[in-house]
Amino acid sequence: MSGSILTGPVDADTVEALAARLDTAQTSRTDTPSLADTHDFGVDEAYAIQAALLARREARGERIVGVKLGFTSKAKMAQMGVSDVIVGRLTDAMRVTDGDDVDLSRFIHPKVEPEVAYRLCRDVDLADPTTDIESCVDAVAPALEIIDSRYRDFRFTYSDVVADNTSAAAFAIGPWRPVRDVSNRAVRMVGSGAAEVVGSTAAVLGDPVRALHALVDMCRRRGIPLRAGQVVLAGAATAAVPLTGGVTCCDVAGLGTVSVRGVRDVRGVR
Ligand code: 0L1
Ligand code: MG
Repeated sequence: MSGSILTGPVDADTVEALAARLDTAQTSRTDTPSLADTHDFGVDEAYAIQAALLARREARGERIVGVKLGFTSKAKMAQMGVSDVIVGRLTDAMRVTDGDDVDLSRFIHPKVEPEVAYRLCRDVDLADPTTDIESCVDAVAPALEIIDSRYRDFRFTYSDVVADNTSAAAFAIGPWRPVRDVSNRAVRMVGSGAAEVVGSTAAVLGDPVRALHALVDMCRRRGIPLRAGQVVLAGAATAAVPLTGGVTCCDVAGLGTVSVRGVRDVRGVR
């Protein structure tokens, strides 16, 4: 175990050091122990670490293209003993084109989960308490999210996972449709670690639109902008399963399908 037990607030240097640790874990595909093993930090510091982590990715040329929500199922909230969703950021480097190969050697221990994505057609005015995020959405799509905790064995605290950008690793979006109501739609994911996983969009806070409203609240509190053109991943409709080689396909009733194909980099470059 490295680092020291801190009892006071995590200072700016420590925020940078912990962001660097998570960044190195991701870029070197090497897991790291829970930050909470060695550091006493809360949710505010965790979002500061996440912001520092994203600043590192942006300094390497990545562009923020969206946001994602986690802990949107009652079961996951109960498991973590929390009542708040968590929010992370998506970058262009995480985007996988629908149907394309995804190199498994990019990840430590990837899992995949079926989701619904919303597309923002205008900036969301977070300063306006009456802002209506639903009017800022022009399309929805089936989506696959690949999560890859940088923590050993996916063992983390609530603050850990916020700091780690909510395990965000990659995502694929299917065809966009100008649909509004995506409540209670059957979701089916096949391939990858499980023959078939079935669920419903109702697993996302009862209705994914509630995730949008929760997002506004979180982004307001955390100072995370929501911009026209960005994608919002609303949260998982089933439990995540390990992402393996071959095709993983997600179907959301009435919305269509999206898939990725897990491959090992044929050049063996890591
Ligand atoms: O997208 C998600 O719901 C995952 C949030 C992080 C928790 C995890 O890594 O399992
Ligand atoms: Mg997710």
